[in-house]
Amino acid sequence: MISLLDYGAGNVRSVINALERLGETVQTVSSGQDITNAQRLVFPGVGSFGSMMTILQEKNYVAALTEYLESGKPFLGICLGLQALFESSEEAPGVPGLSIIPGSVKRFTTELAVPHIGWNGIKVRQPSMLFNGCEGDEKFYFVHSFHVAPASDEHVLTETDYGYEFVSAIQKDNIIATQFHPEKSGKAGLALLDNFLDSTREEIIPSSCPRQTKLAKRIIACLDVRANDQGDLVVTKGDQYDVREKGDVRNLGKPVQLAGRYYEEGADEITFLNITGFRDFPLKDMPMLDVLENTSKNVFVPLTIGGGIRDYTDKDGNKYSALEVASEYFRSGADKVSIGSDAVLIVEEVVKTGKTTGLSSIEQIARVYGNQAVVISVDPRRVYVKSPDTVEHHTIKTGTPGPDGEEYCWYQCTIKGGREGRELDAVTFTRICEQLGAGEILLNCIDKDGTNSGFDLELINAVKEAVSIPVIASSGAGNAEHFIEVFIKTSAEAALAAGIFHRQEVSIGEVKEFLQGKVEIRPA
Ligand code: 1PR
Repeated sequence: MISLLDYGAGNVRSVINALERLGETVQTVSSGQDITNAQRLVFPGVGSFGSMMTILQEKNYVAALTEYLESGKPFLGICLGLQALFESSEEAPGVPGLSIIPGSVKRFTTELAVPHIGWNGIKVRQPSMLFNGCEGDEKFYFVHSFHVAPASDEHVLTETDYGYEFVSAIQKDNIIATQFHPEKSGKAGLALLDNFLDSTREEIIPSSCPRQTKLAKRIIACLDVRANDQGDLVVTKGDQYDVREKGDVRNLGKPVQLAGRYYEEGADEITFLNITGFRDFPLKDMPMLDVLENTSKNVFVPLTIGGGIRDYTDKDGNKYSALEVASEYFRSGADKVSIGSDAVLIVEEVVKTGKTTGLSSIEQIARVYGNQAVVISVDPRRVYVKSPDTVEHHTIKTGTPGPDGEEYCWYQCTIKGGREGRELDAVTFTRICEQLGAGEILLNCIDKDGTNSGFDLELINAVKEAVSIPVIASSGAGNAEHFIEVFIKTSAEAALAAGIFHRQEVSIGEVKEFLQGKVEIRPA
């Protein structure tokens, strides 16, 4: 039996699933007394430092947690569960942490994209049973904008490079805490958790740690999901967003099964898009919650879910906030939510009024769950113009001229799955989404979707120049060379594909094999 501290903010289901997969019975802590009685405690902190500490205070967990940490019993903190051990955080000035380890938590100061999202390596600085059986060159999944800065290096367990070297895990007697997520780090992460569960494992320093760690470019499998005309939930795929073939919704498989296959093939992340979410209210569309719950039992890499995340009033006048919808998704196993149509409407309002309200779905979800939990999925389409002066939008000079020889284009944002074009360009849109608190951009392209003709590099470069958060290039992958091209000719942090994986034209393993040695990746 192992106790798990869930203070109700975010995805702890993945940690529970991972521990259960390793044969443990997990008991969720629901009082200070439960913490005191625990024999082994896992604390997967999620959300933001301020809201975490507030909830811990409100639930009267702080004294019990401090007492537990000082008791000598085994403790594993993950992500914010590491940051909580420090005295303070720049994320929430004035809010005290648990102060078990002297030092503070600082925001990344680097030219690189922040949040630091993805698979990075570790350099182990002291022997630990956590790494028993590890080679040292494994990569683990990180997702954070802040990192711990201990006052001394006495308790530093691992360091990682991202612009500079930062502390990515600590070990102090019975206390081990990692910035990375073992429960989201595939088989390498499960091995670490297994070590934590067995206190008899020998302490080691792995032999093959890199001298400098590198963040891998991520390969993401995307599953567009909707009900077909028979009412079955299927993975579908469009050609430039048209998912019907001879009148029927294309059926490329079952969501949970396909996600399982992609995990085994080495996908770094899996994204589900409920593509009719804009018209069906997701909390009434329980199959998507089931999909997440069942997928997260067997898939130990990050899961993103999108579709229909917005405020909603049902036919009886009951109001639901986007935050409630997102919360339900997080509880069901999602690590990130992606917002599409609603984000466009929010940004239009910001452009119109020149003000932010703090109340939009982007702002609210980012505040409670952290910026890294909010992905913006944008569905732009090219609009060609003869000259940049003819429109007020951000235009680019394009190497693929329009039908009448136009040398310029802008990228028009659309909503409702590409059905409605808006007077907003993707560059302005993504820049404002970042200001509102989005943590990542999923950059689709309707012109390229399903064409197998390669990513729209001009679009990706234009958006990359406008934002400092990570960008996932999407739409158009037709072969493994297209992944090299997007990583060499743009600075996108990740590349996403759907059709080639669903149709088994190229597997994720083959893409990675092809990239090996040319681009930093996490080997499949
Ligand atoms: O607007 O918040 O409800 O979210 C709806 C979500 O559903 C959005 O993220 C939107 O991108 C997505 N969506 C809506 N309609 C479609 C459609 O295809 N008819 N799918 C759709 C978008 C695009 C990609 C696709 C890549 C790669 N799918 O995610 O997976 O283009 O495809 P490829 O590799 O085969 O070229 P809201």
